[in-house]
Amino acid sequence: MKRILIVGAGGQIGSELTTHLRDIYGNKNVVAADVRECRDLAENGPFVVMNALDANTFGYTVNKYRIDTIFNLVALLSVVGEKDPQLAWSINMGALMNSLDVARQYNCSLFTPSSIGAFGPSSPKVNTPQDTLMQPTTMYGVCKVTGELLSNYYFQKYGVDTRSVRFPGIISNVTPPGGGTTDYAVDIYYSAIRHNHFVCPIPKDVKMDMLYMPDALNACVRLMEADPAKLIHRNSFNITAMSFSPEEIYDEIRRHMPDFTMKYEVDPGKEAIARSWPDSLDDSCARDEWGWAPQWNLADMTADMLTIIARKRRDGLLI
Ligand code: AKB
Repeated sequence: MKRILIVGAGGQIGSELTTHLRDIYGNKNVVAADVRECRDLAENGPFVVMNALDANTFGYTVNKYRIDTIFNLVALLSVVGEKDPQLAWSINMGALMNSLDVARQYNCSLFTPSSIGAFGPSSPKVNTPQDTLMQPTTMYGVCKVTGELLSNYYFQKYGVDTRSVRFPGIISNVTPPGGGTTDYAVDIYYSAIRHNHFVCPIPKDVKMDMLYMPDALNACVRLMEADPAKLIHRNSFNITAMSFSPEEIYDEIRRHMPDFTMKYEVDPGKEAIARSWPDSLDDSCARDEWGWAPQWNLADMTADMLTIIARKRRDGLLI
């Protein structure tokens, strides 16, 4: 049985990954850690208040709970990273370096997500290959490319079992994302249910890859359970489930809510980032090497998101 530490467990992915991994591996075998107290996560399993930049507490926690697998989910995302690039570098790289060193010291496997943000304007835009030119123009992307290289370095030099996927935008209905370029694709569903209207910050024709949270959680488990002998790549695998523009997600929501309206107030910063990223990724290496097989498309995800958010609203759970 794995003994897992999730660092940054209070965020969009971490909050759901903790529950998912506790269901699979048992509550006591999955330790959630975050810089802030998270009551929900502390209710049914071990929880530690920990700053990932504090190497001593990080190492102490891994040792104390006899951890063998670390999920490092600490990150400042693309939009917020452009507001303070130095802070983005110090948090994103600081958490990664500590994760790598602790993983090396305590012989742990390590998962650290990369992103479609690791690509840039010079990467092929459509069906972006697994191995291609990567010259991102955001600090977030610079951190992600550096992180991929460092993680491969620790694997080659020290034998640390590092693995990673390049996440597209992740859509979920539990914890909201914060500070990303793809966040609009979550916000649109909440706005539809709350106001029957959405003001979109991304131009109507800009496509980006996306993933529904259940597929993202499966990717984490499947990759970390994969037979290492079958992994030709490690850091990091392209994965995707769908690619759409604001106009396409709007049309899909209108199938369920014909009166839903949307107007564009494009945010130039977000537009620049979104235009610098791929329209669609080629995820065939992930499919071949560890059986990546997403289950959700835009139509099914939209029906599910609207149903769940509408139910939350009826139950008085939407703030
Ligand atoms: C962002 O938009 O910054 C993130 C990402 C695609 O990595 N959601």
